[in-house]
Amino acid sequence: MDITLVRGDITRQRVDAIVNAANSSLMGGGGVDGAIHRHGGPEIIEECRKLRASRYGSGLPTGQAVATTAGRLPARWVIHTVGPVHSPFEDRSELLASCYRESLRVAESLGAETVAFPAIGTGIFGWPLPEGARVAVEAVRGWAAEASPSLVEVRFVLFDAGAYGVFEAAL
Ligand code: AR6
Repeated sequence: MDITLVRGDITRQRVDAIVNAANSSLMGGGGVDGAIHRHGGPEIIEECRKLRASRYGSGLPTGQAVATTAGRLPARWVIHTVGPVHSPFEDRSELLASCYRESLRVAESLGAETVAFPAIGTGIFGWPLPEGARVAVEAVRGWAAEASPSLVEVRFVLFDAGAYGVFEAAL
């Protein structure tokens, strides 16, 4: 399984599944979440609504992941996960790592071969980029070592040159 880095917009990625840095409401938001719903169209939020009504009445818990269609996006699926809000008082890195692992588990169960991640938690949820990148890289590597996945590529998609450089250093 290759781990690759690209600079760009996650909504443009031609992969089987892209991961959304969502919130537990699954009803959309800013950042990556906003971009995915804006470009993907109403089908995605419709499925999110159904998931809220059926399985996640009180919201998708932090660290878990669930898939929907990708609507009009080039990907086949969007995997929604909820990162922890960064805290200076408490180490929440295990929950952030869980977002990566659970998303990869869902991707595998769908039969995806290629998955693209944004830098979960490093925007509105306040994770410093170096910490977010370290947790991301360790979680994906650790999962690949344990799970012997059929996934072919895990791609980190970084929005700007600064974030790209930080992930490159972490890798
Ligand atoms: N493609 C790739 N990366 C992006 C894109 C994009 N189109 N847009 C932003 N980023 P964030 P979080 C980067 O805030 O911190 C939402 O309101 C961005 O520069 O999207 O997990 C949700 O609903 C940053 O490095 O996610 C939640 O309420 C990274 O993606 C909350 O934000 C993640 O930033 C989740 O916050």
